[in-house]
Amino acid sequence: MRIGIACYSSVGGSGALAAELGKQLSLRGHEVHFISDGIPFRLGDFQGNVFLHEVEPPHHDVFRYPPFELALACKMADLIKTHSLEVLHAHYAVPFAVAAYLAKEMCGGCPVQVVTTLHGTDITLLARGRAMYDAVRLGVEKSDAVTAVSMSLAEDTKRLFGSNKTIEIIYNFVDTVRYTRRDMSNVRRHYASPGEPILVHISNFRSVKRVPDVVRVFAGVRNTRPAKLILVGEGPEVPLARSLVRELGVEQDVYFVGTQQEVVSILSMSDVMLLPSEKESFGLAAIEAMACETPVVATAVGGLPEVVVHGETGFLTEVGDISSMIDYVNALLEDGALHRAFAKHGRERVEACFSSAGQVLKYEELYRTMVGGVVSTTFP
Ligand code: GMT
Repeated sequence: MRIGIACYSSVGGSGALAAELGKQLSLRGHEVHFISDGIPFRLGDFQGNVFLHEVEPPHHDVFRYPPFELALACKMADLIKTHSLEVLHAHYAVPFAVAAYLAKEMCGGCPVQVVTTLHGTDITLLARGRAMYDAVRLGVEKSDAVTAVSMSLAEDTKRLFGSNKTIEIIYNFVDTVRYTRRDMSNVRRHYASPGEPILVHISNFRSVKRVPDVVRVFAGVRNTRPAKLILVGEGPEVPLARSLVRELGVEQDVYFVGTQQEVVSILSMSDVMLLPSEKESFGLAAIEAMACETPVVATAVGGLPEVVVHGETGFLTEVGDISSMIDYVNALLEDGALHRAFAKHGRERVEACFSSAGQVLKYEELYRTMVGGVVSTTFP
């Protein structure tokens, strides 16, 4: 099939997922055209049958703001025509699904099928805040098929729009061949003493991630034992996290390593992942950790209970319940057998429910049903 994938290039789970999906589809013989504002996060090295089309909004004196969304729609329309795209997969309703609808209109009744995947922020923040409600709803309603990354998000969407639209749940995934625990002892010793546990948090440091809770949980654990914390990512709350680290006197034990393209190495040196988010439609970082046999202590919000099984692959608490999180981390660090069991179950759960091998087939099947009949592949 000839597939367009429209996504944000910036750091985040939706871009990472879209990039991985495109790469896996190309390996399965499809021709994949990324449409984005830059090189999608984690797209990685050159791969045959993958094309990147960057959207450059026009700058002109008459425009107070460069019209990105219109440039995006024009780029999509151009690609639909020049590459005869059969499927256009929008990752986020706004702006991608709305632009895809516009592009289809521009092409005047062309048969391209628009698939929209909801990743969360469009529904849980943008549409709920009302300012973008109508735009998100239009994107959802006008898509030929809609998927959501968790049941929780699908239910939120239906509740919000009172819509009967079918929303298929296709969970996020990781490549379980690449995402596997490696021996990192040579690197680990630069971060922690032998036997000293490492906690890890990966996010874009937006306020919904509650990074101050990560630091507080770590400081609580650190009160009872030597330990280290690795913070991966950049974002608006980094300065707040840095000042809290200083205030709580744990500067010597916390590493801010910034955004990383590759997290398997860091997860492989880590003992517990902390994900105390206020909202999380899925929690891609949680499955990355579980794939690398790192148990997760998270909050029971959004899609996280569909990902982390409480008492089996990690622990779930209420938002802001720092003391329970500290107790759960300590329980995992004190009981080697418990930690090993959680690590094993986490890995098994990812293999069973969140592996690229299984999930990519679901997207492919959806495309196939929509396009109907014979499917063309262009790469042996
Ligand atoms: O979490 C973020 O701030 C980034 C956001 C994104 O756009 O990449 O993540 C959302 O999509 C991910 C991929 O489906 C999900 O794993 C995240 O849970 C979701 N974030 C939120 O719901 C806050």
